[in-house]
Amino acid sequence: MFRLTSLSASIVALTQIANVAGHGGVLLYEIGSTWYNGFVPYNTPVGQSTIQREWDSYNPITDPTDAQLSCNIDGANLGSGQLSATVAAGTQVTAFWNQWPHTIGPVMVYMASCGGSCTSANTADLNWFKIEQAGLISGALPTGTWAMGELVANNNSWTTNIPSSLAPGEYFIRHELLAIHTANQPQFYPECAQLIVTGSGTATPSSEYLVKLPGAYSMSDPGVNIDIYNEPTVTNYTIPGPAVWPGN
Ligand SMILES: *[C@@H]1O[C@H](CO)[C@@H](O)[C@H](O)[C@H]1NC(C)=O
Ligand SMILES: *[C@@H]1O[C@H](CO)[C@@H](O)[C@H](O)[C@H]1NC(C)=O
Ligand SMILES: [Cu+2]
Repeated sequence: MFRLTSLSASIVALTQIANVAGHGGVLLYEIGSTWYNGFVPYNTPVGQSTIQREWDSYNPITDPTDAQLSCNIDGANLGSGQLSATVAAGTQVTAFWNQWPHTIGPVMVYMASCGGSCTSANTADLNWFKIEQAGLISGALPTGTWAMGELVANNNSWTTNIPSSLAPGEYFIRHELLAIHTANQPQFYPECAQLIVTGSGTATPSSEYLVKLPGAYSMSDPGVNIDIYNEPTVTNYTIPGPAVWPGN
């Protein structure tokens, strides 16, 4: 009886380790030439000092309307110890995933103005706009090259520029991977970091580019609820959410 119980406990523990090993997230940023640590999930938030909004799990968000969709945690969970990276508009931002096992699906990068301090912002209330997206680069849905595969091939990293025309202020930058290797079961993996954008830009996105998260996606989007294996010759993929803001 004792042995059986401890064996069961070991299986539970191994399963948890396997879950943790199965996915990953953004744990590091290079902004300009400065490196910033992200939040370390599975560690206590106490004492963590990071530009990233707290998030607590490597597991996917599987519902496009999940309340945690904005920054991988309830939008009203403000975390603690938040710092911001000061960055000139136009600067290059590279996000590094600690590990990434999936290669099928789009990569999207959003920003949102906090209209003041990002540290006190409910991220579900913000107006998000896309600054970059990439989906199916070449080939057909199940066999082609995806942006996510390029991310994996590129040291699990993705590089984006802050739009050079963007008006200064406090913003979140949000990196999101949408893994679609499981038929009709999307997996969203977002992480957010706080920026203080500087410069002389004056541009801000108009309402057609602004969305709430959750709010922008649904299971009726062709790129969200998709069975890529059922469409082996299709060579187009519709990335969900708004159009990319073109700047000014
Ligand atoms: C690859 O990523 C790691 C972080 O995961 C980083 O420390 C390292 O500098 C990167 N290598 C290159 C060549 O960018
Ligand atoms: C491919 O394009 C067709 C025609 O516009 C569209 O109906 C379909 O939803 C697209 N497929 C995907 C996977 O986005
Ligand atoms: Cu995964």
